[in-house]
Amino acid sequence: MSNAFKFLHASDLHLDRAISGIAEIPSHWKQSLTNAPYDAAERLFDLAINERVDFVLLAGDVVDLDLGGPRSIAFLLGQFERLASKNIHVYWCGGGVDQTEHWPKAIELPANVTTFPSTLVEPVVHVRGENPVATILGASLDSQKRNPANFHAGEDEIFAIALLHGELDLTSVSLQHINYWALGGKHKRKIVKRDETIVVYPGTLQSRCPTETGPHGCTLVSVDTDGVAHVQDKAVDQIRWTDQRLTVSESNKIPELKEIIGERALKICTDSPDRQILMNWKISTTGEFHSGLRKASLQKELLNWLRQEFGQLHGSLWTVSFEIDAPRALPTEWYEEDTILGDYLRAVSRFQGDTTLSLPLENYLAETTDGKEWMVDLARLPKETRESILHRAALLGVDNLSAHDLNSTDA
Ligand SMILES: [Mn+2]
Repeated sequence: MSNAFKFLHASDLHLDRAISGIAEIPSHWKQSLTNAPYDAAERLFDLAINERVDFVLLAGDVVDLDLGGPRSIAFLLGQFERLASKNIHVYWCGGGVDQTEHWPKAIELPANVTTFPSTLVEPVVHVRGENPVATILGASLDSQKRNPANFHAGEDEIFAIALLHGELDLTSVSLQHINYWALGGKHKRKIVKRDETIVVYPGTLQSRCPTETGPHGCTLVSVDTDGVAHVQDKAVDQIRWTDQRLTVSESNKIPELKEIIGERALKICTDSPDRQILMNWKISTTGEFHSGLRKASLQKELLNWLRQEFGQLHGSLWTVSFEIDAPRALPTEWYEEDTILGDYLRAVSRFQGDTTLSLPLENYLAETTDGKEWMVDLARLPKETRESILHRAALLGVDNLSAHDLNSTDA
């Protein structure tokens, strides 16, 4: 039996790294984008206070100590002091950009902050009152010292934590008598459990680009009196990239489309009342193709409507992109027409119906060495790629050869 205790584990705060990857953004969103890393970090420290944790582990890349300005230093000092007033300790190991030796020499870190050198693995015992609750073996980033064998806890009962930044050979971590590996350096959350050991990369607090979709935050760890760690993800991100897929019917009219899309947008806003969403919409369709739905002007109209409706001054959802996927089925009568389009679609459907017919695409390639290399690939196209090419070819024909009313918006 030992003391139960709680801690928060976070990494890759990158306070000075702005959000990127958005081409058009209204001016009233710009400040939120600049502040997002700070807002997320503040939520992390709020959470530490609200959860009454014993300590916070910062596993590197908190801020670029060489490039980051005074704002980040002042912010961290303020937050560390808030934690000190609640008797919460901070253990901070340096990562790629925050070698803690680079902290400005003229500014003293508060007494509740312990940093670790990069030259050796240093064990520190965290005590509550008179009682030792955990040993923290920390080291700042140095590729030579990242060998798990350097993090070796004694065989006593006390809960052991290794705190470091970077890749780790996970195959050899179970032998070190470490209960919890608090790692940093991955921006996407990753957790591995092996025997009695938990290895956690909490990911960055705040996503920075369109590929970092979904919730981001830190890990709350509660260790019970048997020394068993229970981990929970805690999202603290201020701005969240979200890919939203929706299926609508080709026969939906514009007001119905707006209603379906608007309902979903509203639900997302109410589900996340205290954060802002950057949204990429992907709309799939069912039913027979209606060219009105594919019009660029309609997609632009819906995009502008979404931005107007949900992204203005008090709106919390900004639509970054809005795309309607190509439909699977075209009206059967189009294939039977005695027109150039009919001839074209019948030609495409021959290739769709008979997968043994090879696509003579190489005829359209330039006769270069590169072209010849491509030919080899074209001869062995995977089934899905072949289907997708033929489908897109059919749609291209409809766009360019159709006498059907492409201007009709009564889709
Ligand atoms: Mn990082």
